Amino acid sequence: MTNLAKSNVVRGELKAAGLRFGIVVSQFNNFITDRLLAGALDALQRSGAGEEQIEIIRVPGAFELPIAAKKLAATGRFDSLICIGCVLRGETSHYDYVCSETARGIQLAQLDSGVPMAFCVLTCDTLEQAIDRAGLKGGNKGYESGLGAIEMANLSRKLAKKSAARKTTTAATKRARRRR
Ligand code: INI
Repeated sequence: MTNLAKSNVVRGELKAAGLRFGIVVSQFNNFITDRLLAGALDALQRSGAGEEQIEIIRVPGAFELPIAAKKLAATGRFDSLICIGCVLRGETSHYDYVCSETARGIQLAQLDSGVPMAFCVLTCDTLEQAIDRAGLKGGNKGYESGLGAIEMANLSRKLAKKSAARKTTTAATKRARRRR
């Protein structure tokens, strides 16, 4: 790693102390989503989060994840959210609409609110593919999302502090200029 890379990198730590997490879980295909939820909780708890730092909210299907996440973000209670769902391809185009609107809705919700939202929505052709990603061959995507949520929560706090410090410095510089 170059010196520049060492000194100028801002990253979020993987420590969950003092952070608050909301997990929105879709009930549809709960055979899979419950395993993803277990993975996400495992990541948060191994990183130091206590039960009182985590709130779990259930929605009917993946399509309802964005609105619930947006409303939760608006409460101001959470440092980051994890959206969990599993969409399995059927015989019609319903799958495509649910996948694209869920992804789009979650992205819009996090950009609008400024609260990071982990996208833990499996979009699979077969149940076997989903099982593989919910704890078998492909690892557990819930666990990965939990780590992502912690990293982004810490990164957001760091960036917010930097931006506040910059505003204070700018205001002080302007006051000093006016006095001259
Ligand atoms: N919701 C899912 O989370 N996964 C699916 O596979 C799925 N399929 O296949 O239909 C699904 N549909 C329901 C959808 O998310 C909404 O709950 C429903 O359309 C009501 O708005």
